[in-house]
Amino acid sequence: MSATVDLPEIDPAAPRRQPGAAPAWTGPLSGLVSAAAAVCVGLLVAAIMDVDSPLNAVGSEFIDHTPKWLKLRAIDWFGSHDKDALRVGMVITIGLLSLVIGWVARRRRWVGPAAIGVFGIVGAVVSVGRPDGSGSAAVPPVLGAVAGAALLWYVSGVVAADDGPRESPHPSRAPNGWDRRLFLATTGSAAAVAAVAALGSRRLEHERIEDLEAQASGTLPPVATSASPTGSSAPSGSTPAIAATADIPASATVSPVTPFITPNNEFYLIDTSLSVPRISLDSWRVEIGGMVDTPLSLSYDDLLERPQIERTITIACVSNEVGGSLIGTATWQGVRLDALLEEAGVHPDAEQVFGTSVDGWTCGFPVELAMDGRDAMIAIGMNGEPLPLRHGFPARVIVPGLYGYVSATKWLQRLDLTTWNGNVGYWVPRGWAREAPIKTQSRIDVPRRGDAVAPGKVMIAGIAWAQHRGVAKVEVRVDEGAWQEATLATDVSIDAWRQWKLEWDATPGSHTIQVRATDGTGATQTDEISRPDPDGATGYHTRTVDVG
Ligand SMILES: Nc1nc2c(c(=O)[nH]1)N[C@H]1C(S)=C(S)[C@@H](COP(=O)(O)O)O[C@H]1N2
Ligand SMILES: [Mo]
Repeated sequence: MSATVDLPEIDPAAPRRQPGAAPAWTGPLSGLVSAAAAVCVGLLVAAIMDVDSPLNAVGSEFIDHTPKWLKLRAIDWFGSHDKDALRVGMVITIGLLSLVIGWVARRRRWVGPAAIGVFGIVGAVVSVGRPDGSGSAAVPPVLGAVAGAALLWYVSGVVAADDGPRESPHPSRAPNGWDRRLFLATTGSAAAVAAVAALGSRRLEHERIEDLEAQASGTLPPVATSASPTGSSAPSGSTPAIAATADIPASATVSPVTPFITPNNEFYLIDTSLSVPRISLDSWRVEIGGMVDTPLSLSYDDLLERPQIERTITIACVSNEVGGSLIGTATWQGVRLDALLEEAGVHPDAEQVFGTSVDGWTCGFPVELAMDGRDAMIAIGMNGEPLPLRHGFPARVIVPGLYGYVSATKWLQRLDLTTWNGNVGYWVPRGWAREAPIKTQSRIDVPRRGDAVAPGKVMIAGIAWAQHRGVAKVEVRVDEGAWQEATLATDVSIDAWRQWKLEWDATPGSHTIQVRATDGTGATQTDEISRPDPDGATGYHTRTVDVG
């Protein structure tokens, strides 16, 4: 079976108002095919050169300039799929623009190449200017634009309106002034070339990721089993901040839907990076510098050779709405940050530990929090495996008690000891607080939204967290009645979430369930409702269930 293309039929008897003129749709179609050719050639050249593609560079630039309300909206709507949404948005935008450009170019031929040229220049300027960009990053957008512009120039010549039969030595080919066959053959082959280029670039990107996966498939060094002194600053009476994967008792889990340890492939993902940064383990190093006596430069092997710790820590995103899912618990393995900083010798006037990632993202947190005995680390392992690529391979920072955007640099490249004025983290000028300890919070996981709940005994269960202070109490109330104390699951660490449950005698009708947690210092989470910005959402998680 062969595919058929539905083309307008030529009725030889019909009168022609403008003999020889190409139909209007040829303009937008030319624009679309030329833009596709430009973009796909750009993708392929970038993949061959092993640099970030112009599309990614422009997308990243867009991310960097996204206003706060739009960023929150995007996370709210798309969660960890915000990058896919951005890609789809870019493709639709480029597609629509190209239709308009093609439309105009049918009458004004120069407009097509000029417009594509402008996009090429913008792409080149943006690509070169990215934090991980270089001069060679201009080559893909420029070559792509040249290909697209040349194609559009040529094709608009083919479709150029012509008021009469052209003098032609081949009357059978172009009797009516525009050459339909030539047009279809040209745009058709250009579309095919674009598709092949796109597939080729995908194949190369796939190989790049596979190569990284292979680099990340090594085995982690063993962790000393003796518990190291930790949690010295923790409120007295709470569980010390120590837990390895094997240590997690079954009694830590009481929620039927939330595993205590979040599997790596279900762990939330938040970052500004459109693709996994280009890293070669052989040349990768993490530098510890700035206001220190002896700067350190550590290779991956250097990190593997240092004493390892393994700690179960819950990390959370400041953008997490009350009741949201941008939170997860993993057993992280790595090298203590305080040990590294002591070795480097931090100057007394240093205020901030400032992380920079391979792709130029930055964040910072107070030096004291790296040195106060909490289990801050440069992590290389997550739940018994080397860090997954998207979670920051080869190494990232984990600091118990701080939101990710001020502490958890993935794809770590440097840590600088600096002052607050010396460096400003990525999110701070974008309207987020400079210092951001995780707020005490709690979440109802069952009954789930939309669950059919029968009258009688119903289990309400969920999680609560107050990293580095610990969860001391969780209370639940129904229909704004009296607060009832929930049963707490076994505490694993003051740095990890704690599960809770409460049996409820449900009566028919609609009911509102609310939860609140009290931390290890005796402070109960606030009922005041506030948005995630600038330093974390507050308010009680509230769920309405229909019993009947
Ligand atoms: N390089 C880099 N590291 C980053 C980010 C980023 O955008 N780039 N985002 C931070 C934020 S906001 C959070 S919440 C955590 C999320 O870590 P995860 O994706 O492993 O869950 O990573 C942090 N580390
Ligand atoms: Mo975050």
